[in-house]
Amino acid sequence: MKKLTDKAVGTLQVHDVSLNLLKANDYVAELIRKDMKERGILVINLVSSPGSGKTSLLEETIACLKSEMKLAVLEGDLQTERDAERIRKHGIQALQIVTGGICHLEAQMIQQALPKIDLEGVDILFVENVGNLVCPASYDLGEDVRVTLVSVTEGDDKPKKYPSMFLTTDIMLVTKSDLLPYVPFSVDAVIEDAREVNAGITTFVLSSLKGEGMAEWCEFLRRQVQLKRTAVDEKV
Ligand SMILES: Nc1nc2c(ncn2[C@@H]2O[C@H](COP(=O)(O)OP(=O)(O)OP(=O)(O)O)[C@@H](O)[C@H]2O)c(=O)[nH]1
Ligand SMILES: [Mg+2]
Repeated sequence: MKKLTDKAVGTLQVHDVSLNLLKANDYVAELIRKDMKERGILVINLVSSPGSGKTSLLEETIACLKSEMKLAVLEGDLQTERDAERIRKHGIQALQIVTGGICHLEAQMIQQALPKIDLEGVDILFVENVGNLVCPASYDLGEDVRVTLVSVTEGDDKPKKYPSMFLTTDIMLVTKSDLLPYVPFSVDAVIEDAREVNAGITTFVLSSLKGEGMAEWCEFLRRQVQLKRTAVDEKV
């Protein structure tokens, strides 16, 4: 076997490979964004640490909106179908993307999943990302709105500790607000830190369990759907 010399091998910088992979991801993300714009579908990418309440939020959002619009969900998880099963119990189509150990969803995964769901007449496509505040930050999924959940039980220091996530986030949701009386968490501090990282971030404080703040969140989604429809109508 011919031995590869240093000259033949050259140098492959992991950093360069990552950059190329991200460029490929962004290219596919733009294709998804264009497709969803033409169809008038609002795409929401939900990210957070594991267990911050993404699926619970989706279940309560479905209860709030399903009588007035058509919803669909893509669920990203390392291994199980559990979250998709929770969503299907509410009569909403949900497709599980099992990443097999990859800690984030990529635009290519979304592109492969889209033909497997019925997008006809869908107003909002929710994507629940794999639970963590690191890897999903770098991967545009072609979404309109990136939403990052921070539950009050995980501490108010997250925006400064995971700045890439909050820098790319449109909406921060402070979740599990019903537990605020029992944990050392300052809503003012988390908002101040998030704004220092990203001055344009908007915050909602809510509890999926008790319903506090859900009306404002659902109203925000209605407005976004309306904006998306207006953009489609203007094109026609
Ligand atoms: N007290 C309280 N508990 C909540 C609330 N929302 C979710 N939980 C609980 O938090 C736990 C995790 O909720 P999930 O909705 O599964 O969280 P997730 O972010 O989807 O979790 P992963 O998909 O594993 O990342 C569950 O035990 C929920 O019952 C809330 O508003 N208040
Ligand atoms: Mg979940």
